[in-house]
Amino acid sequence: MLGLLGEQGSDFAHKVDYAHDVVTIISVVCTVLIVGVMLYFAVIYRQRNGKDHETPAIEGNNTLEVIWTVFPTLVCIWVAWLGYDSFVDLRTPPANAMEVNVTGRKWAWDFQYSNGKKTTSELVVPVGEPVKLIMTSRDVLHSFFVPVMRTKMDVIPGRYTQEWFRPIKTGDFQVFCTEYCGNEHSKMMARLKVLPRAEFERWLADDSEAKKLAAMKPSDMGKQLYVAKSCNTCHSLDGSPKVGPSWLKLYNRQGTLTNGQSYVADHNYIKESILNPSAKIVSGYSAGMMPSYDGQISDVEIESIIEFIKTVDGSQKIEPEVTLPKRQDAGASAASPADRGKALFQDSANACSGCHSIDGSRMSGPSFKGLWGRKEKLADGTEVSVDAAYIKESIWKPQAKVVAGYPPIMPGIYEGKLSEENINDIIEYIKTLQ
Ligand code: HEC
Ligand code: HEC
Ligand SMILES: [Cu+2]
Repeated sequence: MLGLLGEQGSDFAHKVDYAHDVVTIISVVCTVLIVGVMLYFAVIYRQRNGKDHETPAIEGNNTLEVIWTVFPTLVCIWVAWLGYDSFVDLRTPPANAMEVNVTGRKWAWDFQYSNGKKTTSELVVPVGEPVKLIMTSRDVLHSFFVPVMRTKMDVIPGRYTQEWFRPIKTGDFQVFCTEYCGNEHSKMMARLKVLPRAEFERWLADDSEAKKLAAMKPSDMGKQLYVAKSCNTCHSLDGSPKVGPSWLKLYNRQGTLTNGQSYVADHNYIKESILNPSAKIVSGYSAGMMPSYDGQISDVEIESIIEFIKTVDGSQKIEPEVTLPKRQDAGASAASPADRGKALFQDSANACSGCHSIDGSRMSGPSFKGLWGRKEKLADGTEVSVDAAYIKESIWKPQAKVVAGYPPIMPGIYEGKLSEENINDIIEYIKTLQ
């Protein structure tokens, strides 16, 4: 009726919408009536000439009382029935439903079909047939929400929950995580693709992707993961300094840890560095700079990354396939200084976005949201107000003024790498983040 909830994609969507419309209309009508009568009385019985109105003593009216008791009771029962009826539908998957396993993790959705086919961030289903999702989480609470299907359900670590729907139209629809689950929660989305039956069968049977991956040399797969898992934001392949140590000649390298112990970068050490980076900190770096990949990377993926690291032995120059536009191009073509600043901020070569959020959430470094003009407390107890000079100094000489409550881990690699002009663009971008 009112269409407040948008497109309807499942066969029970109209029931949910109907219940929603009924409750909305009743609420609006009651609000208008009650507030209207209240205002009317307030006006006609207002104090006039300093005299109060005498209220007549009213004894009561049985007919009226029966009406205003029975009628709302019936309305409440009707609304409860509407809710119960669609709730039962929503929670009772048909026995013949196609099952898909769903795993939530920070911050993506993985899907697995009964024939073993796996996808990430893409759920493909046939139109007209019931689909039952059997869901669990690898880390924290998530919630799987498909607005167009009018269904959502919490996804809980150590437990299976389920939801189901029967799509009534083909197309691409949005899936959200609707339970706040950390920094990148807002990016935890997936695409629901509803296909005609035959097309779905073809898609399901098509294992060329999996074959390609399985047939790929582990080191080639590792090279792809180097970019896909954004290790490249912090680790170079050519020995140049970035946020973390370069991977050049890393395999079996001897090094020193912050606690003075020496280590050899063998299989176990590299695996531990990925899953639990703070267990052993390379001298010259600090804990908290590298995020843990525990739960976000499989054993097979770790093995292929190690195979790739072995190939970075300096015998040949390795160019990772970075699909993002180059920094200069991205910067030059952007229209305004703030746009260029944004491109610099997002550029994986600078890694600012690896430590600074723009939404106010705390990462390794302070958020850029509201930074411009803020009064900042420093570790030495003094206060500065954030202006262009302070931001420039923070980027070129990060250790000069350290924000209270943060470790001094911002790398001092930007002087010479980011020009005065680059810095001004970044400042313009920061100004937009109020
Ligand atoms: C936000 C920056 C960042 C990202 C992203 C990152 N790392 Fe790191 N990494 C670091 C820092 C800083 C260190 C050194 C401090 C430490 O040992 O924890 C490090 C250390 C390491 C080491 C030990 C290196 C040595 O010289 O002993 C390995 C191995 C490693 N990272 C692998 C990875 C892999 C694999 C990925 C991607 C899946 C990755 N890192 C993503 C910052 C990062
Ligand atoms: C390895 C993590 C890391 C990276 C990468 C990083 N920063 Fe930082 N940054 C920090 C930390 C931690 C602080 C707070 C401690 C300090 O002041 O040194 C900080 C502080 C700042 C401040 C001062 C913030 C305030 O609240 O006063 C600015 C501005 C800043 N960084 C800009 C940048 C820019 C621009 C980049 C990219 C070119 C960048 N940072 C890259 C970790 C990082
Ligand atoms: Cu989530």
